[in-house]
Amino acid sequence: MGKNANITLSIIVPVYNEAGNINPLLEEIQKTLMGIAYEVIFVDDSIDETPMVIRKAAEKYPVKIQLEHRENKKGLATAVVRGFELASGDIFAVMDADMQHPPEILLPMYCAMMNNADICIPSRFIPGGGDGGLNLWRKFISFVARQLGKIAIYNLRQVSDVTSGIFMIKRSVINKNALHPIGWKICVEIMAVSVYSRIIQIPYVFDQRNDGKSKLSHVVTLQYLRQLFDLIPRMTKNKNIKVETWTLKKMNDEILKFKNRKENFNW
Ligand SMILES: Nc1nc2c(ncn2[C@@H]2O[C@H](COP(=O)(O)OP(=O)(O)O)[C@@H](O)[C@H]2O)c(=O)[nH]1
Ligand SMILES: [Mg+2]
Repeated sequence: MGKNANITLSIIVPVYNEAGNINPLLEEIQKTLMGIAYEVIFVDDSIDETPMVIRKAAEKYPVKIQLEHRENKKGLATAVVRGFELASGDIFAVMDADMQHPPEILLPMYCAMMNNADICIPSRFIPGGGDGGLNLWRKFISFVARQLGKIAIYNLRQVSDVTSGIFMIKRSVINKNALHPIGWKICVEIMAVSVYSRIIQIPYVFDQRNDGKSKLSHVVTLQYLRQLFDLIPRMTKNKNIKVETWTLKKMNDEILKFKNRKENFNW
């Protein structure tokens, strides 16, 4: 596809001290998205050697890699919004750098977007999904966060994994002026304040971290509560959101269909 291809998919990766994860992540993305015109945008607040590792990787990587390095840790949600500003694709993907979001899931997500989803949200909590990469305490916190989100925000009620850190979304759904990102849960914010009608959720297993340590802190948990309160007066109530849930079989069928189509076009 090359560095100058017309980019359709922009993968936004917020990073804070993830030097050991950059190369394995990029390799897996490359294997998964062969034939798709994508770019990778790292929005990086690191104080370690991560930006150097990214710059070096970008030199030899076959597609465009953007690096936005910010001084001072500014948080995950603002990093993602900065990524939206830099992106040139019509579809945006957001994922973590530490391989807890397995990069292979990007392909069925892309297939979901080709099936005209406005948003694709992989879920740990539908058949075929799992959250094995979290300890019991984190599972509990995550459960409470999801339930509070669904109680507070109308648009989240039918969605399984509302606090997912991985999602794909059409550029056209995002209204940047409506977003006031704090904390980590930018997907909650977008789902709460945007207008859209079709969500596809697909199963995935949240894995163990590849390298380094989690950056989650109590501050982030409290910011989530504040974010929910802030969202209540601003939220849109989309009465006609259709949520479609794919089984593993449907997901694999869609991948096969996509690959066959690609072969016919001789990509
Ligand atoms: N740019 C930026 N990225 C962050 C920040 N905090 C966390 N991240 C990144 O967000 C992703 C999720 O963080 P992680 O520590 O894995 O959270 P956990 O999976 O919930 O334990 C990782 O790619 C982190 O490097 C931040 O303040 N700024
Ligand atoms: Mg993680």
